[in-house]
Amino acid sequence: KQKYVVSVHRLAHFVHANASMARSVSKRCTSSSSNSHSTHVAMDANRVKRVSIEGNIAVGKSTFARLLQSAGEDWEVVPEPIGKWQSIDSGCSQTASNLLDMMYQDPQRWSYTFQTNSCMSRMRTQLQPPPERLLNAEGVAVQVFERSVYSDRYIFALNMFQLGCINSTEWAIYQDWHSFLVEQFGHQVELEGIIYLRAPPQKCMERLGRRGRMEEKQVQLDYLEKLHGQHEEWLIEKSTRLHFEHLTRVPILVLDAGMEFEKYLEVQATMITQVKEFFSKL
Ligand code: UDP
Ligand code: D5M
Ligand code: MG
Repeated sequence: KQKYVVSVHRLAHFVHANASMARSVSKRCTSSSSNSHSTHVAMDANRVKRVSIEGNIAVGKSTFARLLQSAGEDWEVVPEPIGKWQSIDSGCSQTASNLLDMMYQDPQRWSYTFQTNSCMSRMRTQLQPPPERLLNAEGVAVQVFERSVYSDRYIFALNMFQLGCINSTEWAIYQDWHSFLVEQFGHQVELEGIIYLRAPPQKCMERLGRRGRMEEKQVQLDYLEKLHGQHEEWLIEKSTRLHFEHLTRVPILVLDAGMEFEKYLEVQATMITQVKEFFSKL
């Protein structure tokens, strides 16, 4: 009888495992993944969760991302491609242009261009397949992105439009291609979770000053307050109008980044514990 109970359990486990695999394959496989190798890869890739770290400028996302990278072997952190925005190779001219600087110098002229470039680079980042290491992970494998195509739209582009740096024609065009791309890529650019590093704008201002990035010299507290408001509306109050159904259901972990986590190991440990718990439920 005991043997029978064990085998029934095994069978139930087998049926459950196969059902969830089948679900995952039908969820994430594209038409090109119909052969057995790519189906296998898609099954494995499906186990890798995708999470973005969101938060105001200089709140500590990159610092926190580095902590995560050293805390979890099964986690892969993908930094924001800021270097690409600071050095656009035009192909013909001798010197690369710094689009980040151009946007801060003349937002009216360059905000829309900046948004097309940042969103394209984030699309590429989010479409990167997880590394082999994650596919073979024993625990919960997670790809962590610093920001996402969603913060591009619902934080920065929206803010630029509200400030009048993107006009209504540009905003209509931006929203049209953003929705089109996100819908076309479907599950490939979906997130399973969001970590919101939250801190008062004044704290971000102090950290921005300490970091001393040349392009951000003119950034005022007022700008950080506006960006803070956008984060709060999207991730806390949930009053931002979203255009993607899955995004309305994504679980959000809010972490207090106002504390000095870079220096203090015990603060880091508490944050990492919260992250582990959050990942385990995704
Ligand atoms: N920083 C800090 N205390 C912290 C976290 C970060 O002083 O607890 C500093 C960090 O060393 C850097 C600045 O804040 O000089 C901005 O951090 P980061 O570049 O990580 O912010 P991001 O813009 O990526 O959110
Ligand atoms: O963000 C890097 C810098 O880039 C910071 O000055 C904000 C700016 N940034 C990032 N994404 C955008 C978009 N989409 N629009 C305008 N500005 C943007 P940091 O927070 O320092 O990692
Ligand atoms: Mg950063």
